[in-house]
Amino acid sequence: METNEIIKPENLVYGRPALMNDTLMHYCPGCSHGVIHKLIAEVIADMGMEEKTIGVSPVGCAVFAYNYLDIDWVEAAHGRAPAVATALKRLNSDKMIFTYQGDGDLAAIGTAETIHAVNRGENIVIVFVNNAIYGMTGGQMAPTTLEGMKTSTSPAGRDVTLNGYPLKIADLLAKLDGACLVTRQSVHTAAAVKKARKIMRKAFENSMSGKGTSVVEFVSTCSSGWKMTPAQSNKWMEENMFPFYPLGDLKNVE
Ligand SMILES: Cc1ncc(C[n+]2csc(CCOP(=O)(O)OP(=O)(O)O)c2C)c(N)n1
Ligand SMILES: [Mg+2]
Repeated sequence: METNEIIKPENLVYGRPALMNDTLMHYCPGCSHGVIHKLIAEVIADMGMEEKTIGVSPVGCAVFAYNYLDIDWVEAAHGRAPAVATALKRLNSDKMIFTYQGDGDLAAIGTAETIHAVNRGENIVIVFVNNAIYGMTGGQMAPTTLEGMKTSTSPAGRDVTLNGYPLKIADLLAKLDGACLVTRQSVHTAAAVKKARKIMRKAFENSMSGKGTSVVEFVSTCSSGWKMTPAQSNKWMEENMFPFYPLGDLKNVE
């Protein structure tokens, strides 16, 4: 396969990365998932790993990720992507393996799989899309939902005395010895995408050089679930999500 012909610098027209299928996406306007897919497609092609990458798709809005990126995929049961990725990598050490998971998938039903895979230092990349709710099923409260944030199951706002505190799962994962890179990124501006692409490449390189687990969290929007326009969502994210989930590297072992 030709590597990423469409976005070569000499081709100045904004285009679809070669690894993105010509499939209509089901994501809502303003959703972060599509931009993150594109970024991953670009990094895989830049590394020339098109034929060697296997993604593990989640249960959640990104369940159809396998329709959008022209690589090999395995669909995991809800929350079990890190366990599936563990097996894929251990049996195929020459392959580049990543999971792609929402906050409900990774930080609720899949908490155990996530913590133990990272603690074992599996040589995989975990892409974590944190939009602070269960987007796919109707915007229910997730462990990552902010205090006071309104969701379909917390219409008066998350009450920490009743629902506990928002879970900073990336901070927790960064404490584990198996993690070599834990970073929090976003894709709400061109500059943020550029930055995220760079660290995403490092995460994939870590997985191939056997340094341990890399976790790339994307603090994200969910316009439909948050009941806002895409522009309002980005603003709300900057004003409310970023102070609680600050962007940057939590751990980056050279
Ligand atoms: C075993 C199981 N439990 C619950 C569900 C229902 N379910 C589907 S997606 C989802 C949550 C997805 O939320 P998240 O991982 O945050 O992804 P998002 O849609 O927000 O991107 C749930 C609870 C399911 N499909 N399977
Ligand atoms: Mg979510």
